[in-house]
Amino acid sequence: MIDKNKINTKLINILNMKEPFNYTEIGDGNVNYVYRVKDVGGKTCIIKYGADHIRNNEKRKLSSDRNRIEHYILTKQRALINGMVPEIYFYDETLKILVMEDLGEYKILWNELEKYKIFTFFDEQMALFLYNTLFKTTDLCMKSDEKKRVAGKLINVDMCEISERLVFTEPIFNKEGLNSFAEKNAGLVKNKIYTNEKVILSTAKLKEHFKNYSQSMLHGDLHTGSIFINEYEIKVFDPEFSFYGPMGYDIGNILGNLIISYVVSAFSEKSELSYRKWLNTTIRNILIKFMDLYNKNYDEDVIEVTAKNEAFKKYYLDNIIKDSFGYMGTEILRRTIGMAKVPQLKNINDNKNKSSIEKILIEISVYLIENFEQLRDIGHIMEKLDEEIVNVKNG
Ligand code: SR1
Ligand code: MG
Repeated sequence: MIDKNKINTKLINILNMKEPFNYTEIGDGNVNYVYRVKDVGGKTCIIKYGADHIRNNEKRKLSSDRNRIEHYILTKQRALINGMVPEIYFYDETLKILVMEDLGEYKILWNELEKYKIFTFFDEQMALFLYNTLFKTTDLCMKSDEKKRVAGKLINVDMCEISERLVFTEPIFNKEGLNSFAEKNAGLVKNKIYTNEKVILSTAKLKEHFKNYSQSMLHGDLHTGSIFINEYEIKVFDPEFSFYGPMGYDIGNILGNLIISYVVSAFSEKSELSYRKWLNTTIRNILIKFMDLYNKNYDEDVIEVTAKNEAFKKYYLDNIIKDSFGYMGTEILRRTIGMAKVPQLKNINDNKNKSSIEKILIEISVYLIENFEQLRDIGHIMEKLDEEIVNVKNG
């Protein structure tokens, strides 16, 4: 358990905080314990305690190395994109804690999307975050030896095992029997996923690529619950699944999660047309703006001499986009039928709407997984998604 006495001494010595302290557990994730600590004068910080087991389950062991990794990547990301990640005050390996700034004034994006709130600056900031944290950590922009050293520090055995299993294996094979979906969709899941040779092959390709393509320093779990937001900026947090992998994984994760919110909103009477239009445009724009940043900055940012030509520049971007569509598909699918569902889906009470939303998400994820190697255009995907929504609504 968390050792409050020892932590209190650190808070006094390092952060100049004053006793008595008040600890409130604020985390609701599956993995860690997260506390807001307030001192006698009202000064606060956040403590993330990464025990050597999963939260509330001492039998499910999990290496505390994830704390070190999270500390490491946040420090690196801060250097790349100052201000878009929380400030880390200190990390203590023995106490298994990461102590960081309290972003209490910010809201978590997935809660705000459940309230159908619009954030006009989000696309631009997200694209900037992706470009700076992903493209700038590739071999094209970093010296080869430095990149390998950073990648070596991000070998994240336990957390990658979770992603490999929950994102790629379980949704398709259901070996642990933890997939769940509306009874009405059982035939669809059987035909389009469990027995679909194309989906099985594509998922195997995407999993193999995830495990072996050390392209960029990934956040590793970039869903809308990993993003704090206020009226004018975002802060991306919780990168404990970080490792060096294909950048399309992060891009596909955020776009896939936004697509889930988009489909949910299409079935909600509380969401306004202006919100749905904003979200549709935002999903497109994140990728378009990322590509714009890539095209505008490539020549200046790339140091790898063999990559400094138009043909390679296009080839490399094409592969990023393909990967993004593939991982968008695996993320939508695993969040829809797999065990780690997102609240947007879990919280739907109307069974008819729930099965319709699931059906659309399954259809679009299968389309993305089956065709990711040919897909290039986010506009086409959003049009296909809108068609699917109309078809399902019209019965
Ligand atoms: C046991 S952890 C389940 C999921 O939650 C995290 O946010 C990751 O997405 C992981 O796959
Ligand atoms: Mg998390």
